[in-house]
Amino acid sequence: MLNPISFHFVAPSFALLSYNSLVYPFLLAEIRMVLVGKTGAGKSSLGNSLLDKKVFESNTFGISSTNTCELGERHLQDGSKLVVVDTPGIFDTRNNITETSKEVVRCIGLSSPGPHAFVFVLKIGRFTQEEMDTIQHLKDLFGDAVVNHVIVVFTGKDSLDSEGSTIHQHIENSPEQLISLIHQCKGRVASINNRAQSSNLHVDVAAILKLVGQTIETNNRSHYTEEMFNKANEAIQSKIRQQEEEKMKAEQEILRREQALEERAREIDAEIEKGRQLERENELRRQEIEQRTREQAAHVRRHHRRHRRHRQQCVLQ
Ligand SMILES: Nc1nc2c(ncn2[C@@H]2O[C@H](COP(=O)(O)OP(=O)(O)OP(=O)(O)O)[C@@H](O)[C@H]2O)c(=O)[nH]1
Ligand SMILES: [Mg+2]
Repeated sequence: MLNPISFHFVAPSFALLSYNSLVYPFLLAEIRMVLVGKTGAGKSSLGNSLLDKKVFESNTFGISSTNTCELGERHLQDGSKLVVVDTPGIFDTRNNITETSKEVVRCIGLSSPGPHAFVFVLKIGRFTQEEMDTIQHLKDLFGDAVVNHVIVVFTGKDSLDSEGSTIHQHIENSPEQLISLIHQCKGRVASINNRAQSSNLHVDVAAILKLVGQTIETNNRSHYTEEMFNKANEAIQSKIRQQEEEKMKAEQEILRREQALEERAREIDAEIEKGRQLERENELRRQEIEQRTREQAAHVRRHHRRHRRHRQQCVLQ
């Protein structure tokens, strides 16, 4: 059982803080964020909200709109450059893992020398098996160490508002995998309505930027590195190799069983043929015995007739 989650939710006074700054007493020349999540989670919309302009294409018809990783940037009030990398639904588990890895390498390249924060984007609503798989996929691709840089952001906050529900209630009713991820990333959760009017939008953006600042501080200003990715990549490559070996072994086993079945089928056919041959031989033998019996009976009858005639001749003489 997991401990109750402590959230880094923003206090009401935070509304006074600027969406234009990390509000942390440090200055980094560049702050890099990568937005990851399932297709349609709201990554591109969130990217636009963070950048305060429409940089990324967002879809409205439920069709996947981002096909490759893209980059957008703006300057924050404190002078740092905010770099946001939008990704396609690379965590869409329907996609082939090798293709996914290639695109991930590109997104790591765009955020070079490495992102300070991975924003794991989820849409408020039913948390499906696909989303659960996405969490594992995130760890598989970037390694377990990625959680140190993860911020969970729920889009579609407006649907909660219209239901009169809160993000706390939504999380409390979420499956254990998600609660566990939130624990691992030290309760760094935020929610946003990307369709809100700019003043409300800025409050949500400010909350997310504050979490980015906390992430950077917690990691002593270090970012996720290429070495971490290479390590995770080696692990995933070995996992892929292992899966391929297991698949090959399974295919060989199926082939071996098919061959054994074919062999057994041939043996059964041969046994049936042998049985039929025996039946034919038995039939021939039976016919021979019948023939011989008929011939012997005929011989005995001829012999009796001859003997009777001989006795009648003797009586007549
Ligand atoms: N109501 C509401 N709709 C949102 C919100 N955020 C995103 N959307 C909508 O959700 C849909 C998908 O958003 P996108 O930003 O394109 O999602 P994505 O994750 O980039 O999708 P892919 O590029 O296909 O992976 C769009 O119709 C957005 O307008 C939100 O906070 N509230
Ligand atoms: Mg997109």
